[in-house]
Amino acid sequence: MSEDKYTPPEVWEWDNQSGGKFTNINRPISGATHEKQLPRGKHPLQLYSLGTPNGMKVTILLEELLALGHEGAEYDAFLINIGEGDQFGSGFVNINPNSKIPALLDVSTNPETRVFESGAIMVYLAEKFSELLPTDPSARAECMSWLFWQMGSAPYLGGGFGHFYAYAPEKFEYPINRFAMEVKRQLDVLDRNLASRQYLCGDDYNISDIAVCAWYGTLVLKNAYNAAKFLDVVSYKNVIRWADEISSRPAFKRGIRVNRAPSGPDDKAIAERHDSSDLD
Ligand SMILES: N[C@@H](CCC(=O)N[C@@H](CS)C(=O)NCC(=O)O)C(=O)O
Repeated sequence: MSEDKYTPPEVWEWDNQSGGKFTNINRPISGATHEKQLPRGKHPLQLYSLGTPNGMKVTILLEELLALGHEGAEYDAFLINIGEGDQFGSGFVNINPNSKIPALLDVSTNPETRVFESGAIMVYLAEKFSELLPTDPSARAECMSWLFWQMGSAPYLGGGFGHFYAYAPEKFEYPINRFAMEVKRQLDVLDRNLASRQYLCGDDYNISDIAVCAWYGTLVLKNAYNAAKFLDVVSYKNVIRWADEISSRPAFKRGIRVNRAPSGPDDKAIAERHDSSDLD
C-alpha cells in the first residue's frame, strides 16, 4: 500500500495535468471542441473508427458479412485518430454524442441511420443482414447475454486493469490488485463456459464470439498491456483454443487490419478501407 494518503476535496476539480497515457484527451465534459465535417465514401455503410478492440469488432463483422455474400455490407472505413482528438469534431459528435469510436452511418436508409456503441452497431448489422444473431428466442437470449457480458466486462479489463497496469503514471498496488482479480475472474467465466462449448453459445459462431474475442482473444493471444505473464493467461486453455480458432477465420484476419498503423514490416494494416481490394 502507498504511504501517501489522499483525502478527496469537498468538490472534485479537473486536474488536466494528472499524467497517464490519455491525459491529453480525457476531460469531464462532452460535446464538440471544434467544427469538422466527416468525409464520405461511396458505399452504403460509412464507418468512423480505429483498430482498437472496440473498433475491430465492427470491421470483423463487416468482413464476415461480405464473405457471406452481402454486397450491402460494403463499407468505407475512415480513421478517427483519438490521440489527436478527432472524436471531438462536430461531424463525429453528430453521429456519436459520446465521442468514442466506433460510429456507423448507414446511408442506404432514408433517413440515414446513425449507430453508436459497438454492441448496438453489431446488433444493427446482424439484424439488417439476418446473419450471426440467432432468431430462436432462447438462442438469441444466450447470444445477447454474452454480447452484453462483453460490454459490461471489458471496461474493467481496459479502463480498469489496462489503465492501471500499463497507462497510469505510476504503478499503484490497490487498483492493480483489484482489477487483476476481476480480469482473472472474467477469464475463468469464459474458460468454464468454453470447456463444454465450441463457441460461446454452443455449436454456432455468432456476434458474441466476435465481440468477446476482440477483447479477451487479444488479451490471451497478443500479450495486450504486456500482461500475459502477470495474468498467467496460458492457464485459460479453453479460452486460448477458442480464440485461436476465431482469430484464424479469414474475415477476422481481414477485419483486424483496418484503421490501424502497421506494427511492423509483416503487419499489413491499412489506415482506411474503401474497397475490398484494399485488403486482398
Ligand atoms: N462502450 C463503447 C466504448 C468505446 C470506446 O471506449 N472507444 C474508445 C477507443 S477503444 C475511444 O473512442 N476513446 C476515445 C476517448 O475516450 O476520448 C463501445 O463499445 O463502443
